[in-house]
Amino acid sequence: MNSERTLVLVKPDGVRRGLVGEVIARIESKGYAVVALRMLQADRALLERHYEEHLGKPFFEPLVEFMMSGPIVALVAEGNRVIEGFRSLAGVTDPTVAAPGTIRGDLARDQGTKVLQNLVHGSDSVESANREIEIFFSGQLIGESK
Ligand code: IDP
Ligand code: MG
Repeated sequence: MNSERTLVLVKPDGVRRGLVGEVIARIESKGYAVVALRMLQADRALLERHYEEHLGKPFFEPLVEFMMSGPIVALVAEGNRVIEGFRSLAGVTDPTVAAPGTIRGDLARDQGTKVLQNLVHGSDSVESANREIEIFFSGQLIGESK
């Protein structure tokens, strides 16, 4: 079985708006398994690691500030092609143009802020998923020998 894992975050806007259950329901309804789950208040060091590819971009500082603005939920979802599958469920980055039917398209919009508030994060490759899961769930996954 070549099952994959991906890291999903419900960002502070999603937690504030009470959409944690909605996001998890969409993941589970699609048929993926939630195999790890935690709520946390992210700090700058963790976010600078998580978003290292965006360091130096104009939205980097607003992104870090936004992600520290309240609790987030981190989860690991599992299933064949879940990385691609969750990105499809989430919709494109800009919620204004994310397709209806997607999490971002149905539930988020431009708030006029410096960083796009788009409810969720999903890993974009196997390498990113492994790196991000390690950041949020170091040695904590069931079945993980570490
Ligand atoms: P993704 O979350 O769809 O993978 P990334 O390009 O990895 O998008 O960007 C990370 C996050 O940074 C986005 O989810 C969004 O919150 C924010 N962001 C990305 N590009 C822009 C931009 O051009 N303006 C404002 N915020 C952005
Ligand atoms: Mg990304």
